[in-house]
Amino acid sequence: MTHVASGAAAARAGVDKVEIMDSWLAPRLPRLPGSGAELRLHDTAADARRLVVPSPGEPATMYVCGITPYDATHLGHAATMMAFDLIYRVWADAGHEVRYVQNVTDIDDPLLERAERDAEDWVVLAMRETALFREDMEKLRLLPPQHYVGVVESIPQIASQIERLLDMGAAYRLDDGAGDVYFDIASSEHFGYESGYDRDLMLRLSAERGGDPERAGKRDQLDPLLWRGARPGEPAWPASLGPGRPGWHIECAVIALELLGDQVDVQGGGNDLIFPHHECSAAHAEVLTGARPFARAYVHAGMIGLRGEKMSKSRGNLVFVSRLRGDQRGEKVDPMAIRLALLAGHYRADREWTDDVLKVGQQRLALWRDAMGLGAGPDGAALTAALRERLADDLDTPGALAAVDGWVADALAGKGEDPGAPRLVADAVDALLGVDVLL
Ligand code: 5CA
Ligand code: ZN
Repeated sequence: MTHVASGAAAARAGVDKVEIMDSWLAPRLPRLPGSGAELRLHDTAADARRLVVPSPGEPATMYVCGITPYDATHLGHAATMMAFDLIYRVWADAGHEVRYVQNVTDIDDPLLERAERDAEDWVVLAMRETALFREDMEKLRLLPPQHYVGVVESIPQIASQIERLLDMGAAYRLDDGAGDVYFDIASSEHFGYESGYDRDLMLRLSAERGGDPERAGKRDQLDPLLWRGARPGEPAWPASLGPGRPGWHIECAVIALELLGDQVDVQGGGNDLIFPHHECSAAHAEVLTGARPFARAYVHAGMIGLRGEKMSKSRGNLVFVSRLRGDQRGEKVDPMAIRLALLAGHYRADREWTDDVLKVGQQRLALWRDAMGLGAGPDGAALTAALRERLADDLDTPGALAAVDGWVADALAGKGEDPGAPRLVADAVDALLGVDVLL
């Protein structure tokens, strides 16, 4: 089944619909008494914390860079997605409607390379891993985006926006006959503002993260690819640009513009996307629309590491959510314990996954369940206020967990006689942290 959405940008581009793949089932989201605090988030572009509140009368909007589906879902993906899930929860608790879009990079070099290595059809590989990701998100109780969008289904829109960039003189063709089109970073006066990185660092990261600074014939070494002309043996789509497939950054820029408008409140992903991905997406979007900044806050989650190195598909040092929650050594890990384990660190911190981190999550979940199953406890409203206050402060989950730990310890020590408190605290923990202790 697919949903159909239309957008002003789609209409402008002469395309009347965007096909959207299925998201996943939404968990229960309890409404809490009163209303939550407005959210402050660290914005990478400003390198400062700022209030991130939607324009009056408008929904809060968020675009999050999703998986490249060839090895899903490792704990790094889960941790990053969870940070944006908390933003959604804090906004909803503050009374805002939220519009959330996430993409799937279902065509890309690493996906094709993996399919080739395993002698598998890349479409089958992408569909299988995307299905697994959805199931993991559901089990971890992440709120689903309203639009979960594949790149493959968005190619006509992406191609037509690349044509607009060519028409505007912001893009150019390389004249070596390959049919490749590049973005001219000089067409954006502000290129570099999102990361704030110096040119040497940009050049190094561009080479490491899918760019091609050494390619001959480009106007600037940092110019990113917009359209890769068809190559023998590679998938390609027909377009008036010539057959080919899109470059990475333009995909996310166009999907976001189509479904969320010219500007978004939050553009998100892990901090490995600060440059070149989010810098280039912002530059593409801003040149296409003339609206600046593309995102009011660029929000980046830290990297989850294993044995001292970033957990990554290319390194292969992965812990999969599906394996943890499945039968492992005869033991199924409760997804809520995985959730608590990941929330114990601050979302912006690069941090290690260890057996101990998981054990602490499991112990915490057991204690919370005991306390929230009691007939009475200390003041639940005070705890709800403390949770709201901690999360609104750049998603201070260590502080939020400590506040709940304090309430739990008191409740288990028989302090507090409020019979409604355990239920209220369970609802607050569910609504704000996504942890269902009653499961
Ligand atoms: N498809 C692109 C984004 S358009 C991509 O980066 N895919 S990914 O599969 O490599 O990563 C998916 C999301 O998880 C991204 O937001 C990425 O920044 C984040 N991520 C990847 N590895 C880690 C990690 N070790 N720790 C935390 N987040 C991670
Ligand atoms: Zn992206």
